[in-house]
Amino acid sequence: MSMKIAIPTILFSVLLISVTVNVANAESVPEWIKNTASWYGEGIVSESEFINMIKFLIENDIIVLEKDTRVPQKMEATIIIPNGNFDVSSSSFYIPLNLEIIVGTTVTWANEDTVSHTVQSQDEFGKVIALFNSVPLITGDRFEFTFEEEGVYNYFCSFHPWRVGVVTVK
Ligand SMILES: [Cu+2]
Repeated sequence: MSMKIAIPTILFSVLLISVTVNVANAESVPEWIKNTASWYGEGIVSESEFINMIKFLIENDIIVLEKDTRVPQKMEATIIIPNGNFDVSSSSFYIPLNLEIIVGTTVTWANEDTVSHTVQSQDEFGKVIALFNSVPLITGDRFEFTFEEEGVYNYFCSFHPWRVGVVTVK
């Protein structure tokens, strides 16, 4: 059972490395390499000699191995606490008011208001729960939390409880 899993894994990791022949050096394949390849085909030289020959081609940049160096995308999102958010009569809602993200996304709340705010997670009845809970954030402060499970998450500011927001994780 474990072998059935292991083999495709190895094949996949091999596929991540693409082999390109350096065109500039393609004509500079030494004669002894050609002979070694030919003799290996005829069973005259050993496999280790043949592998050493391939090593020589790699070390001398005749075969160039290009590893996939792309870094996995980090999933991030931001919720702005905008200027005037503290004012009950202003329309300075969280931006966005209902953030939709996928599992594994790190959300950063950024306080761009002139006064302090907090971010407190709530249950469906509006009661504060210990899931994500910031200290008071002064202007310019940020608070982050990574959502690892699907669901609808409500939060509010304990100083300005009329400010409520939602994070929906799909
Ligand atoms: Cu607030």
